[in-house]
Amino acid sequence: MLIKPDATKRNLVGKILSIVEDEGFKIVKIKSQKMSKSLAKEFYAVHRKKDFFKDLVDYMCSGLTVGVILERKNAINHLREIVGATDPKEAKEGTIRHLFGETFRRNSVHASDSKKSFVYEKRVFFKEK
Ligand code: FUP
Repeated sequence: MLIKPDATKRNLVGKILSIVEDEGFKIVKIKSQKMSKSLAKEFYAVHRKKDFFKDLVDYMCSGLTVGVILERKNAINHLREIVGATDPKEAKEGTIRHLFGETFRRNSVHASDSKKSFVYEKRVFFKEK
């Protein structure tokens, strides 16, 4: 999971981690950093051809992001369930994006959508400079 700049700016890191822990996840690794443009581009490389790519990268570099490696049974599916839909307006009540998301882009958190993307995203975000 990645806690995005809109949430770190509003000091929501503790609240978000508390929700995740209450759902049975163990925090096995955590790192806070302001992403560089090149790191954000690499992280969201799947979207590099999309028209929203530049705005997405600018936003991801606009403040601190907190990357969290989480462990639990059925972790990927369960995390996406408690994170909710991309658009906070469409996210189910009680989900993290419903509770904290501001807009479609400023939606507070990212959750890996597959084992493959988790492995890629972990490698990018946690690499040492
Ligand atoms: P999700 O898996 O829910 O994080 O959503 P996507 O991978 O589809 O999109 C990644 C991020 O790009 C979203 F969190 C929001 C952002 N985005 C835009 O800013 N504009 C768009 O038109 C689509 C996505």
